[in-house]
Amino acid sequence: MSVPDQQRPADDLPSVRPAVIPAPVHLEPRPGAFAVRQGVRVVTGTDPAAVAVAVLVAGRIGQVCGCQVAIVEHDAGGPGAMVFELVPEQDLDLPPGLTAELGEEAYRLEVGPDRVGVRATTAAGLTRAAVTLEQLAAPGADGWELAACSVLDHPRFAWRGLSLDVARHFRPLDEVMVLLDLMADLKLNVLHLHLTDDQGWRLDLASRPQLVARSGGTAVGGDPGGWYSAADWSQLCTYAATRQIAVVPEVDVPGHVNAALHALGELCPDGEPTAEYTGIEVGFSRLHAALPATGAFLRDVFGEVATMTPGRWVHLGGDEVLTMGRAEYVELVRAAAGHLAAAGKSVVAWQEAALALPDGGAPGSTVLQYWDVREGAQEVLAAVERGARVLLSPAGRVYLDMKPDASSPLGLEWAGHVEVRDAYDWEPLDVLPGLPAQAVIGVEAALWSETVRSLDDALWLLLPRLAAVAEVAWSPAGRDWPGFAERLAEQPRLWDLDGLPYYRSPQVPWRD
Ligand code: TNX
Repeated sequence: MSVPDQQRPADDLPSVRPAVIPAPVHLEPRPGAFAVRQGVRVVTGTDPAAVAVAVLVAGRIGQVCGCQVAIVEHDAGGPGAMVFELVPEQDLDLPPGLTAELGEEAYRLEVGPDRVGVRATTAAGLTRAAVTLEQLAAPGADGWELAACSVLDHPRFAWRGLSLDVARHFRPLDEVMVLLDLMADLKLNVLHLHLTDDQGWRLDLASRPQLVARSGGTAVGGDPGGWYSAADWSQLCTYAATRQIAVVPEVDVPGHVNAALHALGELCPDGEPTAEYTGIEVGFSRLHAALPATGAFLRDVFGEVATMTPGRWVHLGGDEVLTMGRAEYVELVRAAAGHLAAAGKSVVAWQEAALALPDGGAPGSTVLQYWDVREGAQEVLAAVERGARVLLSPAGRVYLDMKPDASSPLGLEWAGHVEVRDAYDWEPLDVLPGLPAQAVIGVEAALWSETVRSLDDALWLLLPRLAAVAEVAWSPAGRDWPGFAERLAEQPRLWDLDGLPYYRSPQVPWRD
């Protein structure tokens, strides 16, 4: 939508307004704009949840628009008020049939020349609305303004994730926080951390201090490692929760375990720790069900990780175990899942675990992450019959560690090149034929880190493709590639402000 305006220099004028990503369910532009200037304030009421959101909103709008935004509990609502309200569900007038899970993140937003009104039933809804507001900001003739509009919005899928591999290359806490901010800006709500693999162990556990002591410092290619202490972990979960993002830790078993075997000789048949591994092959390492230490390891590790995790879900891995018979695989996966269930957690696992899971439990309490469309579809569909739900991560669409094109300096290529349009132009319900819509819990992008050696590397692979995946996960079915590309072209303003590097895909009509 272009807004001609004779009074402003043309290059000041954003030609696409509003450029909201992911696209809201319903957005109706209105005439005028809300000026963000001296006297602007967020009105929160006294609910601590709303106050917490207001603190983030005021800071962010203030940063984007370069202006102080005050926070007040109550206010007569004169010009310049941005009123955030928690309301009962019936006041939101949501579409009929919307599940409670999705309704929690729904919001209504009215931006007029004098007032911004935001309503939601939970702090999560207010948080999602805040991001929309931030994306409405654009420079106007007399300073920054928010394009006037009326929005009703809610997610399509409950689980909108990013899986981050901190095992092949470690990312310290402050860098993960940058990624959490980026996720929040795209209305993503699950950070899945792949904490253990052949090359490193990244979470300190009181029950097995040797894990990080011996395997925390290693990484692919001999690069520096690192790990999260219990205090780091708690801080990370809190930072995420403030942005309404759940953290799902993954301890990958029964394969991808060389870091554990290197730290704990008792997990190896000859009692000798394995050598450290800094290559990028997969599938060679394994636990041994027959060793007594294995059962104790699974019990202690999954018990402790469950206790440390505030959220509902813990991921047990289960992928690419190429050197183990089926019976032993099933035994080990079920043991890990049992410890999680006993600790009150629900299980997430890669699709390979479909032959072992779900193993009892309430319907819907096991999630299988579907990544490899080349095999395993029947096993996943059978697990769905037994009550599993499916998280869609088709590698050819959402593995953002794939190179965007052949000239890319970073990334792998085994699932092909994933350009922005590949990450955008696909329909989740078509990924696994025969999968019922209600069994799909959501969509998750993945950033494996074999080639990712810095935060900037990670961001360059994530942007802009993570925005594409976020729209697939949040916005209603039916893609509009030209419209999306236009809106995407507006985003570098925010990314530049935050100092985030991005891939300048030739598919996107960038502004400069
Ligand atoms: C496959 S996807 C893996 C990872 C690799 C990734 C590289 C999955 C469950 N396993 O171990 O890092 O490919 O793209």
